[in-house]
Amino acid sequence: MKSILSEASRVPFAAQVEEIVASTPIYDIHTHLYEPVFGELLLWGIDDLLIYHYLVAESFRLHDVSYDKFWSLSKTEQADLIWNTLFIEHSPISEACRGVLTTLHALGLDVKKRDLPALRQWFAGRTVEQHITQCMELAGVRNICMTNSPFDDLERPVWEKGFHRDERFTAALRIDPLILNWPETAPKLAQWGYSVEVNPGSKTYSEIRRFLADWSKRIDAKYLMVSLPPDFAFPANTVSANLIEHAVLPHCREHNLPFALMPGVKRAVNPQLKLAGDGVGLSDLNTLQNLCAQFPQNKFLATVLARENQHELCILARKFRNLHIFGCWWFTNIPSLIDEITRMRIELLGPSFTPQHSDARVLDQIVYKWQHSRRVISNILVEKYTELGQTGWQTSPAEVERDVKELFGGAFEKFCRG
Ligand code: FIX
Ligand code: ZN
Repeated sequence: MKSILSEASRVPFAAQVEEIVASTPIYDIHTHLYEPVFGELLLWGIDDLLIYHYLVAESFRLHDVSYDKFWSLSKTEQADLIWNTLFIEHSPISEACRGVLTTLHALGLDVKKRDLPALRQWFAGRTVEQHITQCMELAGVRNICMTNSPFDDLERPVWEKGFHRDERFTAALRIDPLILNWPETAPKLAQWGYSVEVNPGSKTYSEIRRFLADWSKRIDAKYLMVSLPPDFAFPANTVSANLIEHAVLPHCREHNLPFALMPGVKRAVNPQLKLAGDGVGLSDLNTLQNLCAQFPQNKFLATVLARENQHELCILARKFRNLHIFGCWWFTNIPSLIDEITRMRIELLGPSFTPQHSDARVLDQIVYKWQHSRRVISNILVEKYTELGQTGWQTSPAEVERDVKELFGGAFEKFCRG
């Protein structure tokens, strides 16, 4: 079938859209990266790229090293094993493997040599500062939002000591242990000077709010955040639901902070794989619907892990302006699903959402995660503007720029401010 627009009339505008999508700076709103002051918590370089938990999981399907043996290996030995298994003995065609190569290529390294020692040597000659600047430039990322946990014994002391903030990085207050494991978390808060009890009552809720206020202020949190198992329910007569209702949501209202929910993760489906052992399950999004409906004065950010939940999530966002959906999270961060999910969101929500976050755990990953996603988003936008053109509507480059800025962080920032 002949296309409605001839190639000649389509290409110049398509090229302009591509150029705008490729060059618009991004606010990466959820990562596991850290400002340089956190030292070793900020992972970067070839070995950390290779032992990313996505690759660890994939490698166990193709080598026969036991779990115990694998975890007893040094970082370099694990990286060697993964390199040999996933890149040398098989072709690196999975998304996570391709990502390593996209990143190395963008950094100017010759991947076809398959020379791991040479790659290590190149990284050894770099400083972290130099690397942050280059990776952010290559990824076109203007700001990186960290995931910050007061419950992390390595991270907490750095915040407590205080430091001069790096303006490229923003913070998000992660509170999984508080919501999902209160019996073990309560004694910690008590130890830190908050007068809380394992069976929460009004005094405990107000002390938790004091704790949340102290930490939101200390880290200048842009939002609070929790990941949830698929069967998480609200309302419910559970400690978790009560903590959300009586401590977290009032705190968020008082400080005008969104609460980010990430439902769908089944933690430790295979504990032997450690960080790589989490799985996915279908969530009951009535939970999110109930929260949005019952607390219109609260703002909710959400991303869901199951592909089968994505359509329902879009419809919820159409119903509730206090819900902002974001990212293709983790197992959905593969080109085929980014394409499907982003198309669906654009078709149902226009530009009022944030299509992607990197979830990078290793600094260098922002390069591939954003290059790959930009390409998919770009193709979808070209198609959508072309379809508009078929109605006689003309979209100017300035209008495309405006839309892409919204998608790449502008809409998120407005939602946070609102
Ligand atoms: O809970 C989360 O924030 C998840 O993104 C991580 O825990 C997960 O391990 C991950 O790295 C996914 O990309
Ligand atoms: Zn994450």
